[in-house]
Amino acid sequence: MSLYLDTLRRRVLVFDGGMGTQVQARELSSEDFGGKPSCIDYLSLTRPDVLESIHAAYLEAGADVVETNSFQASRLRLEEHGLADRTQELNRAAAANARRVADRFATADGRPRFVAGSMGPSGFLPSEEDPDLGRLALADLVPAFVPQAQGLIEGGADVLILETCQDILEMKAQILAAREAMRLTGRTVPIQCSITLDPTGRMLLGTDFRGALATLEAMRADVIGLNCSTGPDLMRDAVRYLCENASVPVHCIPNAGLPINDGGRTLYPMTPAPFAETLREFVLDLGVNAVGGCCGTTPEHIRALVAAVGRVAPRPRPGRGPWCVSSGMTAVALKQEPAPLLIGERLNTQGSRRIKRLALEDNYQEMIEVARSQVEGGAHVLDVCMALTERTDEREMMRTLVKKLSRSVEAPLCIDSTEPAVIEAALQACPGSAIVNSINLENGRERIEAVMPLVVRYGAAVIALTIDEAGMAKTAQRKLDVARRIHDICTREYGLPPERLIFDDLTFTLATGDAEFATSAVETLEGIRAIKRELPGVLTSLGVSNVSFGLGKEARAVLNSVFLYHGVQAGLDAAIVNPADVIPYPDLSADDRRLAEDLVFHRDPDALAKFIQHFEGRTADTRAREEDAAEAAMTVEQRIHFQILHRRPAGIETLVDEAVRRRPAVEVLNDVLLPAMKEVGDKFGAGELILPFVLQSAEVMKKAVAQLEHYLERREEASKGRVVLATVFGDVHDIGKNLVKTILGNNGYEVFDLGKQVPVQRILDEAQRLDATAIGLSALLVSTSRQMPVCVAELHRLGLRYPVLIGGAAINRNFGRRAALVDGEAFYAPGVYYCKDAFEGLDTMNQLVDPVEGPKLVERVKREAFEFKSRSAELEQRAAVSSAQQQDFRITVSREHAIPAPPFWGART
Ligand code: B1M
Repeated sequence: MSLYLDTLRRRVLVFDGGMGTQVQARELSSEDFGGKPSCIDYLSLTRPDVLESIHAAYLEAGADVVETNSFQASRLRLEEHGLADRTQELNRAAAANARRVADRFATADGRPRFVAGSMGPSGFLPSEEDPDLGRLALADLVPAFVPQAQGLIEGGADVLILETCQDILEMKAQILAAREAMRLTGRTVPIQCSITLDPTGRMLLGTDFRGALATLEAMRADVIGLNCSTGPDLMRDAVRYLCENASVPVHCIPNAGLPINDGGRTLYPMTPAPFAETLREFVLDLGVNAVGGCCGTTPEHIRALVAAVGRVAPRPRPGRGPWCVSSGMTAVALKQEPAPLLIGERLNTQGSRRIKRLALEDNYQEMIEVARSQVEGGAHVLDVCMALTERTDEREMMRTLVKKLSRSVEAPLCIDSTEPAVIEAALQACPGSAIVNSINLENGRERIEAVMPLVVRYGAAVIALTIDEAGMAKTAQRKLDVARRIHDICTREYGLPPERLIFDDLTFTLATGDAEFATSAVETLEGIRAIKRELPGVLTSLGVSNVSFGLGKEARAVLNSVFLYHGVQAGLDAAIVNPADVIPYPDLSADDRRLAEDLVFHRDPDALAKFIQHFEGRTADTRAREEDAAEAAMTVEQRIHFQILHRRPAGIETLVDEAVRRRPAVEVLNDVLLPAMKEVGDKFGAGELILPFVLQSAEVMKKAVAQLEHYLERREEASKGRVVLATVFGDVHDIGKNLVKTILGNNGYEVFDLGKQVPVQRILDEAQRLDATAIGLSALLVSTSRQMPVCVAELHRLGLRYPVLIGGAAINRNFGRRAALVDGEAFYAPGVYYCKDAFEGLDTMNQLVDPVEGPKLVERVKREAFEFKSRSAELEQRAAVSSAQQQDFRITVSREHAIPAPPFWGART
């Protein structure tokens, strides 16, 4: 390991501050700039003494790392000054200047000082379609950065810092260039990647910090962090996320505040003390490993930072979050809970006549609409295949489509091609981390050797088919044997983490009646079990609908459904499937299920004949009629339940009207609508429903709730208070939050609904701006419910006094009690209130605004929080595993295994 990384792991390092303002302050003449006054990078050759004095000022202030004066010294930027062919020389000089000063300081006191070779953006945005900004592709940018990186390495940089990145695809180009430069120079240095976010937490082209982290981790960056754009205060959400999810050290190098335009002059308003104080908190509370200053910061900022941070050991962090793939916009976990990860299969010229036609017509716009509709329908990832026998430009088509998809669709891509050149073109156009489909051993190692270098180079995950020289593996044992060979090559020779290797152990149709394939589905399911058991970490995937190829439409939908269900039970992680080709498992009749299972598990030699006979003459209409007949015999409440469960929106409003004629609207909500939605959730959790069906049920539920709202009691009165309401960051569930909004709104509260996926910072800003009475937070995922205590801790830290009401399926009353104690110690004075439903939310608000009841309620939750704390301490003491052991466990193993379910996560009370 490099001395730089080694030191960074042992103690927090302080970078230097801004360069531009320091140069300006020295009021240099045009001659100093060698006649190129706007080229600050040229000073490395013309006035090295000036730069050395700036480096020295920062080192005197206590910095551990100085950045080279080479931010704009890529070949493309230097071309503007006629200096392109001096790129390497100029960067070498920049690094040598910094090196000289750093070594002088290190020799004087024995403490190592480091030189970070700075590489800024080229000014082009390769992800963009703009004819100017998007003119250069990744392949054009790499050679422009190589001589810069080479010069910096030759000049003595300890690390290359790729910074102020606005387009994550350009950063991929910089990483590739840095690696190429290391190959050319024969010297390896760490790569530190620094993205720039606007105040909303996204990069200029829309990448959120989750997507950026996933992409940079996949590209094997050694250090990841943020710089420029804003002051540290607006970086808090992103920094927290990085610290909670990155497997590598994290840095934060902000501006001295958000710049202000003062009559054409840029001012940076943050003075050294608050700047240093915020970064100190990032280091001590969040676990940041390196801090420093960007635009507007001075040696005074760095002196304050050194005083605030000292050279403390970094705070331990949880480690890597879930393994992800990413798009140009965001990240998606490869392992979905509940499984499976759904890979939309329709953007495939080989499998869809429509896409083939659109591809032949070069109709990318309509292909993008198909992509969007798949994502709206629940696909997590999109498979993309552009192979056509009628055309020879698969590569160009793939490149075009991937670029367009990356700018318009949130889902990561699965690049599906037999041609390595096409795969490479797609990976070069893809700003995120894609999946490559696929590798195998059909011609020995040939395919792996052609594709795996691309997978590794461009940070992809890969699907591997269990095919070897002897053909497609048909038994579970052969599937495992082939998988093991591929696994060993990919992980040992190419260094691919097993978590990024997805085995498709092949699905064969059961429709031929061929004896050889009669047990093929069982072998596939057993193959999944064996692969998951024997090759820890790897994932599995199937092209589900192959199992029914050749059967009628209705029979196919049933067989696909049963096979998918049993696949998930066997441990299937991902499925390439079109929801339109599947009937949800719970919708199948007992007969349908039994006959399909007889076929899948080969329980009856005549299973195929019986299955075909059973579905003869069956159409979607017949099924709908059967369902209608069943529904006709139900009460109105049962019909509402049925329609939500079976995703039938038609007539739901009328049913709600009927129901409220028979019983109060609140009862319809609590006894009919909510239990129906809960059943959907239970079936989803049990692997019986896949996500697209849950989405459709949610749409019916939304309609039902909207209709019911007309009947919920509405009291016109003066405002009783203002509630700022939000579903927390990372969470898209909003039905419950919307209900809370209605119930509070109907009962005299002004509700300011911030929507879903709302970062903590925005909630705090809005609460202050609106002078809120209280904040209401909704979270339905265990992972996102962590945002609630984070929000409370932030409120506490800032001394803000908004009571926080929390609710959602992932939390319970004890969760609320724990969240009320910041760091498990200090009670958040305005209180945290768990609300099991919207009505408890209303009741809580009514008490809080009451001058007599409010203080009593606060006292009660405070007492309960401390009682709960001492009860859990007792329980924890009695628990067999010592907390010390647990702590070690948390830090050393990967995060999925490391974070035990919090001890208080009991049943809802
Ligand atoms: Co998802 N989902 N979902 N989902 N979903 C759950 C929550 C889940 C429990 C299902 C399950 O596995 N059984 C599970 C979470 C598991 C966990 O974390 N332990 C889950 C999962 C895993 C996921 C995905 C990760 C699935 C995937 O992609 N693999 C994904 C996550 C996406 C994301 O958020 N990043 C996902 C996606 C979706 C859909 C988009 C398909 C859809 C949401 C559509 C939408 O909301 N617009 C959806 C749905 C519908 C559900 C279930 C089935 C139903 C949720 C719901 O609307 N309930 C849900 C299962 C379940 O909850 N049992 C599930 C009805 C609603 C009225 O209840 O929101 O709890 P609720 O609100 C209640 C109270 O909690 C309270 O009042 C309301 C009633 O009066 N309340 C508050 C809520 N917030 C409050 C705030 C307050 C006060 C009270 O402040 C004042």
